[in-house]
Order: sequence, then structure tokens, then C-alpha cells
Amino acid sequence: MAMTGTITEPERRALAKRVERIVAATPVFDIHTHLYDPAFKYLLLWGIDDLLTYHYLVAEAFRRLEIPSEQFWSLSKTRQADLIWSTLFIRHSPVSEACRGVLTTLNLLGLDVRKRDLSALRRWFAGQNLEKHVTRCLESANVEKICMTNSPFDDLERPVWQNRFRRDERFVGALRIDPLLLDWPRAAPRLAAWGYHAGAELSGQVIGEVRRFLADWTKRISAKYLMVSLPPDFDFPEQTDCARLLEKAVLPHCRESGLPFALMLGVKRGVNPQLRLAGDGVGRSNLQALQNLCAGFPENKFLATVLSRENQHELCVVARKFRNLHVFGCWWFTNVPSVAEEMTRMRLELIGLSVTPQQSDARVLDQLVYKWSHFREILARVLADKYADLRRVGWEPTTADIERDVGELFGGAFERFCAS
Ligand code: RAT
Ligand code: ZN
Repeated sequence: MAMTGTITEPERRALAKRVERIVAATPVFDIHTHLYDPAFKYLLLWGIDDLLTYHYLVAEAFRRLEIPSEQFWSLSKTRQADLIWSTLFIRHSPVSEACRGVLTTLNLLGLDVRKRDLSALRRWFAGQNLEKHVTRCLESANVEKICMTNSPFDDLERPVWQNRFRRDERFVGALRIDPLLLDWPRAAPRLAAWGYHAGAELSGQVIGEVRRFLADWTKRISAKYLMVSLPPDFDFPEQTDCARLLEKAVLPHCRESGLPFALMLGVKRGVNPQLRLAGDGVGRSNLQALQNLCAGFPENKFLATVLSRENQHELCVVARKFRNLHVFGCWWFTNVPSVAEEMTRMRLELIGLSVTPQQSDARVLDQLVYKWSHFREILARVLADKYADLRRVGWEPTTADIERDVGELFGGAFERFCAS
């Protein structure tokens, strides 16, 4: 039996260059971040101290620091950043993905990282104008649009929406409802305080009020989708407030408004509370629950990402069975080159181009630069291999084919899914 054909080394290199060029030139719709429209002022994090105090780096620094956690948290942001810089960048080489990311960002923004001079970096950022810096970061990352994570339960964010403001169209709303689904006893009095007739018991009337709440906020923020992150033991169907709210309020609301519901599965919140935002962990999810949702609610659209590496293959198989499921992103602990490359290859091999392989999850504006630069490298490598495989059996991917495909992966497939 003959083996499949070959392509010459120069041909393979030329193909890889072409793919790299197209991947770099294609704008991205970043469908999940924690960035805010600049109108939210201080809620939009940016600059070197926010980069250094990113919770991914806080977790890494805590492994090395010798001070009690409370002492760390009592420091100003600048002092925390000083400590993280000296611990993770100066005393050891910054090889972790989150450390490398800071350096990629600085390098691509034109700063000289060779000097290792934190004060000079601070001076540069202090001289920037935020509005121009937003545009610079978006352009440098070649990101066209960004989904925010918008929570009505956030006391800092809610009043900004209530007072209204002029929207920056690059920042798209996405309605986050974790407190509603995960802690109804505490969410109910909050909804009641905001004028919804919500009580502890989930009667038909209360469900109606939850739907009114969802409809009001969907409209207020012009949500592109609704979303929740769920622990590994999430199940469906189940006799819980969460499952009941999902079935009776969230899914009917999504159907009525034609919006997808995003599930981010597998986070164990607060496994080390001393680390605060950096203290969450991961667990393997029961994807039967997701399968039951997709099968039980064919009129609903689901977006899903899973945190555990062990769940990735199963997720692709579920997506092969249900076209109302759109897989997205290498989320959080999976957003490291080794795992992201493996996941991207596997997804293309199992579900082709009907996937959104990455979202940045940026919490600090400048992170867009590294998150997308690092992922573009991975995607270009994976796609070049896949196209080379096609070439070896005589299928010639044209430049237009490649441009179309990358456009799909960087937002086209997502937009089509949302519009379906
Ligand atoms: O990746 C992160 O920054 C996490 O803290 C989470 O915010 C996660 O992405 C989430 O949206 O729950
Ligand atoms: Zn997130």
C-alpha cells in the first residue's frame, strides 16, 4: 500500500509563510474578555502594574513569596507589582506563559525589556493617553471587537449601566449571571431590592420576574450572549435551584431573544481562598449534563468551553453530535502553548473549522497583545500542517481559501452561529 504523497521542503516553508501572513493579517473578534468599554473608567485595567498583578502571576508569585498572604494583600498595587517583578522576573527567568506574556506585550509595544528597568516601564505607561492606548493595543493585537463580561451583580459596574453612557462599538456586551444560578438564596433579595418580585421559593411568578430581569439587562447592555461558569459537579437535569432557573428562566429567555447561552465548565472556586481571585482550581466536568442540554433544548444555542484538559476530547465529540453547540476558547489553565496547540489540532481534526479556537480572557487591556500574538503562532503552525497534509494528496488550498478559513476561526463561525 502506497503512503500519501510528499511536498518538498521549500514548498512546505512557502505554505507555512503564507499561512502565517494570513493569520497575522486577519482581524479577530475576541469573544470573551474581562475588559471594559473605556467609559467604565477605572474598571478598565491597563499598564505595567495591572499587568504584573494579574491573578495568573499572583498565583505563581505566591509559590515563592515568604510573607503571609494578608501582608501581600495589604500592600498597594505598586508594591505588589514590585514584589512580583522581583520574585518572578528578576530572581528567576520568567519562562511561564503568564510571565512570558508580559514581556511579549512590552516588546510588541516597542519597549526595551533588556534593561529590566521597572521604573522606566512605569514612566512610559504614565505618559500614555488611555484612549490612544486602547486603539494601540487593539491595533497591535489586530483585534476588531471584544466581548466584555458584564455582571448586573457587580456593584461597581451596575451603576455605570444604570446611568447610561455613549458606547464604544468595539466593546460588545455579554451578560454574566453566575450569582443568579449559583446562589439563588442570596440573589433573590438583590433582585427584590432592584424592583423584581423575587422570593426564596421559585414559584411560577418568581420565575417570571427572573425572566423580566434577564430581559431588562439583555436590552440594557445589548448582550451578544448570556453566560455562566460552573463547577465540575454541575449536572442537568437535577433538582436544584440552578437547574430549575436554567430550564424555566434562562433557556426560555435565550430562545425568545435568539441569544446563545455560554457555559464555562470545570472551575472549582476558592480552593485556596487566601489567594483571592487567584485561588480557583480545576476539576473534570460531567459533559453528560451539556449533552442533555443540547439534546433536550434543540431550539437553544449553546457556547461551551471546558477548563479541564481531560474533557477536551469529549467536548469535541459532543459538538459533532449537536449543531446547537459551538465550542470556543482555550480557557485559563488551558491557555498555555502546549495544551492550546494540542486542543487546536484536536478540534480541527474532529470538528473542522466550525469552532472559535480562542478567546483572550484578557483582564488587562495590554494583555490582548500577547494573548493574540501567542495564539496566532500556534494557529499558524497547526493550520500550516493541516494544509500541508491536503497538499500531499493533491488538494491545493488557495490564498482565498486560507483567508476564508482563518476568518471563520477568528469570529466568522461565531457570528454565523449567533445569527443562526
Ligand atoms: O481566566 C480568568 O481570568 C478567570 O479568572 C476567570 O475569570 C474566568 O475566565 C471566568 O470568566 O470565569
Ligand atoms: Zn473569563
